[in-house]
Amino acid sequence: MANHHDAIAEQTNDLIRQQDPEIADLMGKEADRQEHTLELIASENHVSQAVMHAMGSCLTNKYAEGYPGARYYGGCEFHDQIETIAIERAKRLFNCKFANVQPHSGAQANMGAFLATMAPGDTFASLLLKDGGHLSHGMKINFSGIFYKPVHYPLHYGKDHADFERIDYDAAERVCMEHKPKVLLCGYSAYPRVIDFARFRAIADKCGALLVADIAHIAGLVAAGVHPSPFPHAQVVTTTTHKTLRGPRGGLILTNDEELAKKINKSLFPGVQGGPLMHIIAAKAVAFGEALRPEFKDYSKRVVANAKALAAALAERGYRITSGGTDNHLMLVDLRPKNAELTGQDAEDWMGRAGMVCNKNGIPEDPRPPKFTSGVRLGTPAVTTRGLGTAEMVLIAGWIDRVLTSKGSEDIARQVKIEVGKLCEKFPMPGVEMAGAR
Ligand code: DSN
Repeated sequence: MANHHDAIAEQTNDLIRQQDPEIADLMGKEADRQEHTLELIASENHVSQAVMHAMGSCLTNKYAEGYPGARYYGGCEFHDQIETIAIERAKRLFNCKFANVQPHSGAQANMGAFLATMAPGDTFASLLLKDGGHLSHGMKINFSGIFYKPVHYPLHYGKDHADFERIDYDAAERVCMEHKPKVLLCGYSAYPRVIDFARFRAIADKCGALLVADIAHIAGLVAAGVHPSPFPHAQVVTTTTHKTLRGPRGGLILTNDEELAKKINKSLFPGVQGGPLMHIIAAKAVAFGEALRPEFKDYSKRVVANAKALAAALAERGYRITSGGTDNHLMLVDLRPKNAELTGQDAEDWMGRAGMVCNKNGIPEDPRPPKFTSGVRLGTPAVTTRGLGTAEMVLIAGWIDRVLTSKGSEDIARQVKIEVGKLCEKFPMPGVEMAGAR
């Protein structure tokens, strides 16, 4: 089976196979897929074996509703200690005073933060999904758009503006002064530039809002000091733990304010969730421990260097990188200058056949609907974890170009897939030695 760098996963698969060959077979195929393809989805990563196997542990058997020292079930003594360690590490990592490590996901973290800071029907300001925001930032059919009133601030849409496709902070201030939102939300899913948290806080103070920063994408970069921290500017910070932070799939809420911390705890449990996923919280603790090591800073620097190198190499080949480049781990590639007919959907499919996995993504002011789009979003957290560097980014840009200019040729996809496979052999998935050091 493919996962030859993770003997534990292999044994686990054998064990599952004895009881459930159908599922074991699919799990094995997925391990194989991950091993032999390049993961360019900006929100994904490869966790260490320690993080991986903390999740597949006996901690999943336990109910631990409540918080350390105040549970609604007996037998929580070790869970209390594990959750406390996760909280303390999260606080150290983000240099803040309070952490809630229980959110099952980033969207649940946002729900907890909203419930703690707003009443149903209250107004909040955010960036639209189509401009790089997130479902939970006010999409009509998401809880955030159903129970609250989102108003949106824009990017600079004028091609001649020096800050084209970057946040229009002056307009954000005007929107906030007009609508007086309870919360000003910043932090995005598809925004390649540095976020000016200090500027957002000034706007929030002026209009009487609380500043909430959703750093789901950039959390690892923030923890490593490679992107400015939302603290001390944001009053509440939410994040996922599985993207640049390279932990298990999950969420986290942070604050420096004791009163807000109490409200957040109450909002999340019992407001949003019941029992916490203690196996995931243990894995969060392990991942935070890894991110506190100096190697993680080096890893995060390489994530950004790789993103810059990939963006530059694609631009050289005639693709337009929105906003002219990237400051973080991701980029939005506008395909139209290369080929006006090419959609993000085609690019995602063709790259996928060639072993390079990405997602179609709308670009600002995209004339195409979200099902097709004119762009793809690419990110470097996962390939950097495998150990790829800037030289390999140039190779990847060349392969992407070969596939996209072939107009979907099966033959070219096959040829590129062989090259991708060789690179994957050279840079295997994380093994036991990986704790941020690769
Ligand atoms: N779905 C995530 C992403 O890909 O950015 C955001 O939650």
